[in-house]
Amino acid sequence: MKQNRPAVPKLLTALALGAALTFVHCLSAQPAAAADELAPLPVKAPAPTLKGTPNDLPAGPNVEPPPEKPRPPFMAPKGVVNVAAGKKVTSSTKPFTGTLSQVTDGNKEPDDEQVVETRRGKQWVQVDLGEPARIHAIVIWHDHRFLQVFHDVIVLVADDPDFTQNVQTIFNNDVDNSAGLGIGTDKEYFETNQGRTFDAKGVVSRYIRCYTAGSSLSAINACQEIEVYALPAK
Ligand SMILES: [Ca+2]
Ligand SMILES: [Ca+2]
Repeated sequence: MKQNRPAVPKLLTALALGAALTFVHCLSAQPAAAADELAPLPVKAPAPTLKGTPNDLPAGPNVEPPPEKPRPPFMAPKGVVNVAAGKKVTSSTKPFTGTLSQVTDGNKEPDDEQVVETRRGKQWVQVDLGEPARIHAIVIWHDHRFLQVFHDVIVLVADDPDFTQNVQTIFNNDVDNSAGLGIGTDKEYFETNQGRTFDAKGVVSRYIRCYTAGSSLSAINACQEIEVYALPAK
């Protein structure tokens, strides 16, 4: 006797087959591209500070808790290098501790002589890459001798040293716009030996400017190192 198989199981079989094929397609299409093109950012962290943890750490909805372990590596296109190394640094006000060349000298150890300090209020330090580059990550160590939070951290890139041409905001945690550069939506964070990596998403630019307005420990501003991981612009 000829059997009439119900239509529903046939449909289910077709759906299952389709799903399986889609799954196999995803398996074969996805991993190759990601694994070939990205690699952990080749950043070297300095030693952690030996100065201990201050009392009364800042907290609140706009402050990330202090990290308990190193953050996962930032994945960037293979071949990026720190194009800020040894490049010219300028600032809004002359440092009273250290020299501006120390911001790109590669030394970011938590020692007193490795910190470039500028006076209180909103101040900036700026790196000129010398030519435009395709920037994938900017890593900044402000002052990790102490576990502290810097205020109004704003990272901008631009085509000109006066920041009038093609200005783009990479990071801004000035939530009350006290710096007057627009309301930021990023969170404040603690300085550690890991520094802070900002995703620049491949923007092509030449100048990097970093604002701060004091910290949870002091009204003065302090920067140790700025690294800019990039590929050639063309
Ligand atoms: Ca330095
Ligand atoms: Ca503010």
